[in-house]
Amino acid sequence: MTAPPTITLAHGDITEQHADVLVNAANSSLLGGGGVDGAIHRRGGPEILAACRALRASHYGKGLQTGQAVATTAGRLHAEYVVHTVGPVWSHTEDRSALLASCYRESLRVAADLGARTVAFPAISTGIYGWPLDDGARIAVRTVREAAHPPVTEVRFVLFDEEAYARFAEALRT
Ligand code: AR6
Repeated sequence: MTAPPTITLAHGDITEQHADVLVNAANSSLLGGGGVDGAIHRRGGPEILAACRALRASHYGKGLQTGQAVATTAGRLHAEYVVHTVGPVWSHTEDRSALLASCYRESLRVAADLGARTVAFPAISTGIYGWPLDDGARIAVRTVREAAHPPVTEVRFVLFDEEAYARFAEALRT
């Protein structure tokens, strides 16, 4: 049986990472936003937005659904592809953790289909979408550990600040 990918942690800005795939915490419009999404489009250049617009026109007229993932060029980023996924907005009243897990699983599936070996993720939904970091980290680590996605051999979580790094390190220890 194929083993799940090795998980590593990195500190800083995901747009500075070198990997086959960089995952974007997008929104359903696929047309950009703040946080990671803003940084990826700024640093990756207009080619990414053009590819997103083309996807909207060809396949996602109503937008990309929460928990789904789709790939585009990575433009000027140090990657082959950007995989855009739409995280759930945190809710106090509804358990949306299956959707957050789906973001990691679907992004890995898309990356594997493209032949990626290394995939870098931000902490999806834990910024503007308000998901608590400790829970977001547990779901991310558990989901990546649950399944093999050959040829993906390394999943790197790129954490923007000390707290996010600490929560992911904690999730990895358990
Ligand atoms: N590199 C790595 N991590 C980052 C970076 C970066 N450059 N910038 C922020 N983070 P967020 P979400 C961290 O808000 O919560 C956008 O407007 C951040 O500290 O980027 O899924 C989209 O268009 C946090 O821990 O994504 C959507 O509308 C994590 O990355 C919405 O935000 C995710 O924060 C998506 O919200």
